[in-house]
Amino acid sequence: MLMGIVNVTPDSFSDGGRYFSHDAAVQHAMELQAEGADIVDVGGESTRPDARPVTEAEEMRRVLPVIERLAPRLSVPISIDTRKPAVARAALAAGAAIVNDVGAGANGREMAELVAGTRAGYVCMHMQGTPETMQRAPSYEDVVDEVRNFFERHLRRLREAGVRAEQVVLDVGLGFGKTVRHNLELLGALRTFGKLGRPLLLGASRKSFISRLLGVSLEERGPASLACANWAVLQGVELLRVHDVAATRQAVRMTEALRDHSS
Ligand code: HH2
Repeated sequence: MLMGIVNVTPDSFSDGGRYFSHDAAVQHAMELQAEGADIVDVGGESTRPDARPVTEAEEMRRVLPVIERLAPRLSVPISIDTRKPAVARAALAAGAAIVNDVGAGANGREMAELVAGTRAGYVCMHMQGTPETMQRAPSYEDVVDEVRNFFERHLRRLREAGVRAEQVVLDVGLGFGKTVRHNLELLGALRTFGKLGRPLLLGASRKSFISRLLGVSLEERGPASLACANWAVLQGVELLRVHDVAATRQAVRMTEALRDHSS
């Protein structure tokens, strides 16, 4: 499944400002659905390294009108990309069906209780630190072990709060407190995370580790993003969070056809 990205922000790393007006965001979401998105992910706070945090009120002002207008028009579900339980709560009331919790672990019981009470879908994403600090000195003894332990701990906490396993999807959080090597190690261990029994989501689209690894500019990250998508599919990842829905859809469908006919 493809989760298409709608950043209602002035400062997202790859498309900041393009969909900052509510009209542009709504139109972009409709286009992503037409291109084949299975979920539309609406976010009002950039989580790129060093991004300026936005207040709850400002984040809601950005995303709620967009979700309210999209909910009756889209046939696919809307996810709310946020770290804040209050924003998630308001977004669900406005018509979102999934919480894409990019601050999983840092926002305590409130998010878990919200998800338990509303029966919303829930993306549990790993991040070391906060966007303000996360890329200063990411450090792990063993990144795969630590992210797996985080998922196990968080799945336990979610269960204790009354969240059903079927509501939860796991995401290693590429670029969120990770060096290029950490990202590559996590990509190499996707099958390990698949053994935790929940579907995996991956967000590699246009991420900066591509430039650091390959020496290409932001505008040139498309082909490597598709390579990551194809790799992820072959490792059993079920959801991909992407900017370029049409291109990813074509690449992934080809990869699936090849996989399904391999001897
Ligand atoms: N990455 C970003 C934002 N949200 N959510 C999940 N589940 N997984 C990710 O990898 C992920 C995410 C960062 O990308 P983007 O939204 O394009 O940029 P920004 O945070 O600058 O708005």
